[in-house]
Amino acid sequence: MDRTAQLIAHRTETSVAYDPAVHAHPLHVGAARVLEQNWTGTSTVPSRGLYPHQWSWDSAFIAIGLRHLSALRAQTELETLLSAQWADGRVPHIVFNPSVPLDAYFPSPDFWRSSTAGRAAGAPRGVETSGIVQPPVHALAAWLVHLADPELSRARGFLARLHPRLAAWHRYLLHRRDLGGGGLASVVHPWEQGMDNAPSWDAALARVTPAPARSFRRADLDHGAPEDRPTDLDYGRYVRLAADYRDRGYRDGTGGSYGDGPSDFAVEDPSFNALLIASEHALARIAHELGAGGTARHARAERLTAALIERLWDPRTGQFLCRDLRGGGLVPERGVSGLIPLLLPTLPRDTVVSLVRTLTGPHFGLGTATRLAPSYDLLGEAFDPHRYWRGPAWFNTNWLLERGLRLHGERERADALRRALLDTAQHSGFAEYVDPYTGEACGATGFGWTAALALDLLHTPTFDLRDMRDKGGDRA
Ligand code: 9WN
Repeated sequence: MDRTAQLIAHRTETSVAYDPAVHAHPLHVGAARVLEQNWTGTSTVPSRGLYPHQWSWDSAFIAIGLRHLSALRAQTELETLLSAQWADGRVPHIVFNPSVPLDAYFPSPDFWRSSTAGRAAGAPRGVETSGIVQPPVHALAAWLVHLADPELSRARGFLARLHPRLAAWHRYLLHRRDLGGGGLASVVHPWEQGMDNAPSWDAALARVTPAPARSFRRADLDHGAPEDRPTDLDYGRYVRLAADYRDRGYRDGTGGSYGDGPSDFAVEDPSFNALLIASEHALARIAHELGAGGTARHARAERLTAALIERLWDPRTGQFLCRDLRGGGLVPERGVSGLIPLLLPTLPRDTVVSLVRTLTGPHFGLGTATRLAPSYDLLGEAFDPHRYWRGPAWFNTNWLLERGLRLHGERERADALRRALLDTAQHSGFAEYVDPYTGEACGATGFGWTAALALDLLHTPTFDLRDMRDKGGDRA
């Protein structure tokens, strides 16, 4: 058996080094069980019932936690997702499992028809996917997965294989999706940004003619309470936007060179772009590790941070806002998306101070009114503590805020948020999302990224994103 095969066999059997203080912790045991139950052999489903396929940003968050159980599985998770990448560079938001019945999730593969409708845009032939994207957390995840076991990563050529795919992915977003011409990437569907029914989309969505309710059947209501989910009217609009994009052959652009007319929905979102920038920094480290430079990428990430401030910062609310490219500019709704740029290392100090003030002030109430940061303004007209992205607290956004607070030296606040996340994850049965005041579980339980990110927080209590160096085998 050669060295790589030996390493893989060893890692498959024993996973990562055993540390009784964390590995015997009930949270570790519970989270590991969820990730085991949701594992399909090559990737992890977000939820066995509600989301029975592979989702793009879920997989990135899941890999970040999975690396504490098995670096090999975490690598496989990302490799499976990226093997469904389109030739134009896009990473699809869903990779469908062919053994799951069509009616288990809507919209199903026969709606997206990627291998036929997406042929000109380079959709793969051998696997069915959706045709839209999700936030680019993947390079960040790949780097963190590498750090968990650099020896295995190097032996398997993990980063060397992923690097060209990640670079193409970022190229797609920064070129094909710069619909506003200001350097930032735009989303063309609320599902792309990941916070599907956030009030920030309401005005832009109101311009979209909904598909008739009788033209599709929602599968989500078989698993979730209707009052926790988006409405039928929201769904009609999601369906219309996705069908129009599909019928344009999933081509991007503003009309000019493609001659297809612009998308009805085009928004520059702070969280989507902040994750792209954080991933650019990670891609710089990956390039450096591979001896392929990296300095230019760090510089680009800094330029993107400046563009984010220039285009989306709102001094009046003390946070970033969405820019509606087809409507009236900045959208006056305070969503948690506008706080996620706290994750960025080169944010000016006064911007950091404002963001922390907003996060802990009356609109998000962290550490005073709420246990975890809500997805939307507590004082906003549309606030609802139970309905999906219109108020409940989600674990991925709070994990990003925890990492951001720690990065900028807000240690006590980060520690308090970490404790609240661990406690709520465990007591809610690893819920998909929770009431931000009480921690009451909403949506699915046994949710993939909730388990994974709780594991990550348990294993890396003081991890600082500034310090993402490979310490030669240190478990970051
Ligand atoms: C549509 C899988 C996904 C998450 C999204 C979340 C939800 C899907 C849905 O579930 O979206 O992509 O059917 O509601 O909003 O962030 O990636 O967990």
